[in-house]
Amino acid sequence: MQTRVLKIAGMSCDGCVSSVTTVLEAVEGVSSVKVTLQPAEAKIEFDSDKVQVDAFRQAIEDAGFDVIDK
Ligand code: 9UX
Repeated sequence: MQTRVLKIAGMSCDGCVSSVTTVLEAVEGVSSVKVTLQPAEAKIEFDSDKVQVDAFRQAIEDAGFDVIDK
């Protein structure tokens, strides 16, 4: 298992936090997600044999947010 923290731009309320959490939890290979507004970031635990960081960036962007300096 591997852990990665991604800085996220565009989240302004707890609804955004929920949205980001939901899309990340839906990514295959992700085992746990902790998203916070302050600081605006997502801590993701995942199986690096199944998924790479780029999939997280894609999921976050598809949900309408941005990943800063991945
Ligand atoms: Mo809050 Mo976020 O009303 O996209 S859900 S701003």
